Amino acid sequence: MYTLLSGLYKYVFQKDEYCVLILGLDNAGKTTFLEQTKTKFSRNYKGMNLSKITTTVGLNIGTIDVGKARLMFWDLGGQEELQSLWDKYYAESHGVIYVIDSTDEERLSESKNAFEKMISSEVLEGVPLLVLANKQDVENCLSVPDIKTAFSDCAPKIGKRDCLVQPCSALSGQGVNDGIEWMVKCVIRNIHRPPRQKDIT
Ligand SMILES: Nc1nc2c(ncn2[C@@H]2O[C@H](COP(=O)(O)OP(=O)(O)OP(=O)(O)O)[C@@H](O)[C@H]2O)c(=O)[nH]1
Ligand SMILES: [Mg+2]
Repeated sequence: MYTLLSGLYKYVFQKDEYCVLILGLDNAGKTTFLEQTKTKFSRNYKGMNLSKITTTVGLNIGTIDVGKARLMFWDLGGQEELQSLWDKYYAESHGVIYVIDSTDEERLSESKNAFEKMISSEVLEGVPLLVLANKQDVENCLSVPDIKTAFSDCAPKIGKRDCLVQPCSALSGQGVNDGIEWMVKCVIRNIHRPPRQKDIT
């Protein structure tokens, strides 16, 4: 009876846990996106004032539950000297959210280079990538097609892994639900895939 009840309890309440990295240059909007996500997906979370967020030195952690999935986010600082720490977290991650500031055309190629370096890591092979074209609330910002064009030579390195470029405003919340729901679907599907050929040999 105890086994039956504990099995039932686990079935109903136990969550499958997934780690998702939030990466991108400094000022892209990663921490704002994490706060917006926690506010939207955690019923009891009293969101902080988004205008009070300052640059991240180290990392911020956040957790949300979506259905039977528990997503643990690691929002890492994006300043140049902090980017060298990103790869320390790759081995633990089931998904990556890469945030781009769509208002900053000047730093777009810098962002592309950081993205390319990140996806070149073998450790992240097969891991779903959600690319956020953030700050879409700002007039005359770069559009999704503009960003796809600027990042087009990364396509061979993305390969067959799931990848979505999502227009978004971390500040207003536009596109946040769609992005998170896509990521949840992908990490669940990915974890149930058979091991990659490389892992078998
Ligand atoms: N207009 C607009 N501003 C945004 C948006 N998202 C973030 N910002 C602003 O961009 C600035 C940087 O946001 P952060 O969330 O601190 O950026 P970050 O990527 O975490 O930066 P680091 O921690 O330095 O790596 C802040 O002034 C935010 O208010 C957005 O969707 N629209
Ligand atoms: Mg930050």
